[in-house]
Amino acid sequence: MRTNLQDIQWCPWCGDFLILGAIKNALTELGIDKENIVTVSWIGCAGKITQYIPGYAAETLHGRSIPFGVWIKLANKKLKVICFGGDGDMYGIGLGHLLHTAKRNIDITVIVHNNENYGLTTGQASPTTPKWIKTSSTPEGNPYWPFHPVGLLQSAWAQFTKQVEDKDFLWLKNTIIEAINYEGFAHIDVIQACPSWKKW
Ligand SMILES: Cc1ncc(C[n+]2csc(CCOP(=O)(O)OP(=O)(O)O)c2C)c(N)n1
Ligand code: SF4
Ligand SMILES: [Mg+2]
Repeated sequence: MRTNLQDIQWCPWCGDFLILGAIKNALTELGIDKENIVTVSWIGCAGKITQYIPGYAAETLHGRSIPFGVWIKLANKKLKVICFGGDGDMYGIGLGHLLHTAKRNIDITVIVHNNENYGLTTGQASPTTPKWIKTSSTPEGNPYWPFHPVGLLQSAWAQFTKQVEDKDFLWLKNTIIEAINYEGFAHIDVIQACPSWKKW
């Protein structure tokens, strides 16, 4: 159980602040006891989010918050499990876990911080970077079309899959509440500001 929260390390104006605020407000509004919630994150800028939320938490490996969260859910079905991920993490290295967990309709909530780049490692192109965008890994412009997250999840039969912008704070908070209350797999793709790298 985390009680000593860490100092926040995100860049000024990062959209992760809004997502953190929305999740904290959603949890307060839901009124679920801290003992019954587990947050699970990965390695990435926004992966630090579990250091800033009081309660049971785990910061795992790049692409692996879902398998970790699924194990927790299988061990104790009463717990509400919230898995966080980045676009590089969930739609890249961890995509297999995401799609198969959606297909099996396992009752966890997945929140993706979609800043359309690999933020922590200095802004390389990710699976959701728009075509033609110049990044440190695509100096002549990204040659690939991006994944559409909701379409991707729908192909795995996800019934609850939504896209929200970080700046639509109330909508985001309410969507998080809806997702946590939903009985089954719930996915939210949050389009997130990243002033350091996402200049498009
Ligand atoms: C297995 C593995 N591969 C690569 C890395 C290096 N790595 C750390 S963070 C990161 C990118 C994270 O991007 P994203 O998931 O989109 O999160 P963001 O930093 O943008 O919030 C990478 C490639 C790692 N830590 N572990
Ligand atoms: S690099 Fe981007 S995502 Fe990472 S903390 Fe800075 S603004 Fe946020
Ligand atoms: Mg990212």
